[in-house]
Amino acid sequence: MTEQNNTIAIPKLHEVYKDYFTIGAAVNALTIQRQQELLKTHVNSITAENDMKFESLQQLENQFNFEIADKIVGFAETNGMVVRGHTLVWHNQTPEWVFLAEDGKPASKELLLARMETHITTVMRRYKGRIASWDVVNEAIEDHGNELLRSSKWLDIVGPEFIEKAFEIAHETDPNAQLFYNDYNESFPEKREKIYTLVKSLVEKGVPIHGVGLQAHWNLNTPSLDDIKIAIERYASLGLKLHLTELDISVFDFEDKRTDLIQPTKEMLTLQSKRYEQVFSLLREYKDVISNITFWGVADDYTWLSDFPVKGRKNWPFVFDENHSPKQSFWKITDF
Ligand code: HAH
Repeated sequence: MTEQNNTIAIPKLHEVYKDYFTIGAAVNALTIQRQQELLKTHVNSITAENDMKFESLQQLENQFNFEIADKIVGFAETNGMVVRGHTLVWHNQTPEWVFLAEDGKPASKELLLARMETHITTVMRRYKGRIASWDVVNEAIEDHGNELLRSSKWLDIVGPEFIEKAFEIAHETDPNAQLFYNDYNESFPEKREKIYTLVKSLVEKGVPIHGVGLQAHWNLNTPSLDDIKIAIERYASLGLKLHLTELDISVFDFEDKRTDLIQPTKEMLTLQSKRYEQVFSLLREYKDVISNITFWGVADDYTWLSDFPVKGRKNWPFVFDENHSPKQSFWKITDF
């Protein structure tokens, strides 16, 4: 650390990690304004948090609206950042009309596949050559129990092949894009094995898939470092690239529903910094298989976790605080 004009020089995250991975953040129309200095300084990869989801781009059939998505891609290009596209096929944030025929009955398989094709080709063509990687299918795996695939309208109407169809259309549309399957709870053994099974079957069938996105919505205690390590090795054994697509470290365990805090406790911040230190030290060991680490936000003034899983409860999951200053966590991941 050096002193320059009485200010402490803060290392730039993406420079610190230039020999390891690109460093990303999820953004929206507001945060590319309010957090622009932080973003421009520290990240070289951008994901739209919501603005490339189906409901954002095609709220009504064949009426595409790319206004905000274009802004976000423009922001990235102006600032020399790559873009991760998120996401083409998902059971959430997808409008009802997609799954309905004109008579209000469920869409036929043919109709739904035609709509999938229109959506993927229209979106990917617009950003061809400008979006390096796409989360083609998001969260298709069932969390618990014996079912492999999550029950969804995609599955009900098209059958399990909706997944490979999505990858095939995506690959045909932009053969240079890196195509990812993305999911959460990816490091817990039960879900890990299911994701592995799905992705392995895609690879074996020759489906054009290039990577696995580990969402990495983690907290102070789980998943364990061992489980993270095993998950990385398991997915990497399929010969695919890995991205951590949505990293945040909640200060609350998932089951902890307390709502009394208006600031994180000192203990939480210390535990969080140790956790970030251990997590990044592990991730650095896997730089040959992990090529991007994207935070699902950038600073504690805005996070989806302030509405999930407890509505309206503030959370502080990042390495920059609400005033955009580096937290202990930041120093732990930059000083190694
Ligand atoms: C993610 N789901 C989505 O991929 C992303 O698009 C959204 O903005 C936020 C989180 C995560 C998720 C979870 O961790 C637990 C249950 C459901 C969904």
